[in-house]
Amino acid sequence: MTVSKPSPAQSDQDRRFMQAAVALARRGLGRVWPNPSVGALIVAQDQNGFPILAGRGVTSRPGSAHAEVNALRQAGERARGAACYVTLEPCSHHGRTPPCADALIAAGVARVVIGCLDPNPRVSGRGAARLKEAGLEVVTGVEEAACRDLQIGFIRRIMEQRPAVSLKMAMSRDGFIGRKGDGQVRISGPEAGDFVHGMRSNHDAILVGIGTALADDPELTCRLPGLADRSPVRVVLDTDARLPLTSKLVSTAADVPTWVICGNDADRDRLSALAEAGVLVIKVPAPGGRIEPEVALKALGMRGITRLMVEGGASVAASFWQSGVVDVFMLVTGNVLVGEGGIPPFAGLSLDEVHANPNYEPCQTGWLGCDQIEILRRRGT
Ligand code: AOF
Ligand code: ZN
Repeated sequence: MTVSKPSPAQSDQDRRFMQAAVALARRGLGRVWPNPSVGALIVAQDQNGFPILAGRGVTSRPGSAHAEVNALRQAGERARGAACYVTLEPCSHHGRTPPCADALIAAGVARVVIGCLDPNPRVSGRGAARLKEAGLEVVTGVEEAACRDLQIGFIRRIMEQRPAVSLKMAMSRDGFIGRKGDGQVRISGPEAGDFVHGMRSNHDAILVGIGTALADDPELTCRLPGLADRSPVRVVLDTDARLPLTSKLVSTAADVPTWVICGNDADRDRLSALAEAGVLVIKVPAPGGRIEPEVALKALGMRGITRLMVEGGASVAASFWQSGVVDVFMLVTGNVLVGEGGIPPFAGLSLDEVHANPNYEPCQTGWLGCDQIEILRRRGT
């Protein structure tokens, strides 16, 4: 018989294994777009009935094995009669890989514990139904909030045709993100720098406005030791295609993907020069010279981006915040003073207004060396 409500002891164990699957899958964020990073564990029992971890898997790069298949491979024969904990409903469709539901059935798994259902209309409940029809016990909704949070980028791409958005800002102790006409001003220390680079590595793409690209000439790569190959796609919002061919972004476009989102009326010769340098040019409507965040996000969602990190400057941050698309807001307050000529973090919007927004709740505060970090998260994601 199929049981869908576990006993209290079992549900406690279920929650713990699901949390472990979520932690495992977090390692894959930023590397598997347009797919979700899913985590799967195969848990067997020893002769005394104690659980033993027989296999662990995370989604491989697009076109390769899904999480369940990787976990089953590791478990081998030990999968027979075992439980599978998986953060997203196993797929039931023949995509680039065969259905994971079938692989679990064929391996003789007895029980499947699912974090959240797959919003993909090709799956959406069919994976769970297929497992139940084959006589497996199926439990859904275990640690559902954590699994949704893990897979929010994929969920937004499928349900809203746009990526999830993290907005990051670094501000001085006196409340500025830089100084007018001064290029890059060092706001935060090395610990906060490592944190930001780590964040970059778990996003699919990172976006700045052309103002920041011109003022700072940033590289926007992940430069943490061992994670150099984890740099996200770099995106510049650049209505008039002003990004210089000599900028670091363009001159490294052959190594790290660089995309420029520009208005339909941008100069053709400039666009061909950028394309020739290896930049992907994406043209969108820009009425009044402005590219709306929703328009940029749709263009990125169409190209498979599930997790976007927005890094400024002030007007880009304000427009993303005001359009209500931000899922996570990360504020680093550095232990420096900018003083005269300081640029406020949001053009025409105050941080007090951000903090007063009832749709967001604080989820983390702490210190990164001498800098303070505060993370706000959209409620009920
Ligand atoms: C799973 N396990 O690890 C992932 C799933 O093109 P394909 O064949 O790779 O299929 C991609 C779809 O599979 C994706 O849109 C989503 O619905 C599901 N992702 N499913 O069972 C996994 N990554
Ligand atoms: Zn699958």
